[in-house]
Amino acid sequence: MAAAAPSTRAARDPSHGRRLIGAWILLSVILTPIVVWLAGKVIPPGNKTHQASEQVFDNQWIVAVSTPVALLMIAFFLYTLIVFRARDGELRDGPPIRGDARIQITWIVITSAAVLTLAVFGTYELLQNGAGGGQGPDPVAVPSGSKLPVQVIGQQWEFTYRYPTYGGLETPHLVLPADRQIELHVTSLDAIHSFWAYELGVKADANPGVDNVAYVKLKSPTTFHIHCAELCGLWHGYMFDTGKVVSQSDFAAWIKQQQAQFQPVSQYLPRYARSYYPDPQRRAG
Ligand SMILES: [Cu+2]
Repeated sequence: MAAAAPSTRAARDPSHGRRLIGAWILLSVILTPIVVWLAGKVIPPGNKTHQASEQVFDNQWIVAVSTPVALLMIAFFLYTLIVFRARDGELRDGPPIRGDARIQITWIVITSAAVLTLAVFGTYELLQNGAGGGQGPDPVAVPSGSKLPVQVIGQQWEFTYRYPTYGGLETPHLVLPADRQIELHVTSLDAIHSFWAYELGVKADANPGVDNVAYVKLKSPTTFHIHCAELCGLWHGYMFDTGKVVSQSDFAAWIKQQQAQFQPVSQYLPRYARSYYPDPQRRAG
């Protein structure tokens, strides 16, 4: 069959692999830095805290590793579409290729190395001050230096905050001092909530009866969004607020003002504790 000859020859031409790999390497070398640079500007959650910056750095690395993988798929797809296209309109099967040990082994080695590298990298990064995640009552990744403890209490349907170093003061809004390391103690009084301070790079589940610790190192004064990130009942969607990072002197003034404002009701508050009654087991009867 004369018509079959050109495409069969094309399929067996050993330079296809080299051409494809060459195009892929060229594309990767050119596009990966551009993609990482462009993505770096928009990758959440931004640079308002050290944890947020670390998350952006991690996501940039993941983008850097995954861009060449995506480019290989695209290059392979385009190359086969263009080069191996049936030009004569004849319906005909391609050669019955059952496998290629070299390609298969190379593919398994490269993808395994990429996944393992990212797993090691991810674990290492997670151990850097906890990366803004809730670590439970006994945190493993504890940052050094002094920390301001702040308790986050979730309840249907708002968050309140207590400052144990300021007499257990409870406030309806979150204000934090700039350039400080904060030790968040996240708990709940009823359902499971999740304290998600997006721009701070912090997300920690609020479980009743549990003290969930998360760390965040603040930078300069700013504002940030707070959302409940766990469907917690009818008004879950209304469980949001705007928090503030203010200068050390503004923070001291705010604490004084809050203490004065909430002084009349403070006697009715339970003493500061890592978690509060009702204990979930006792509530269940
Ligand atoms: Cu909630």
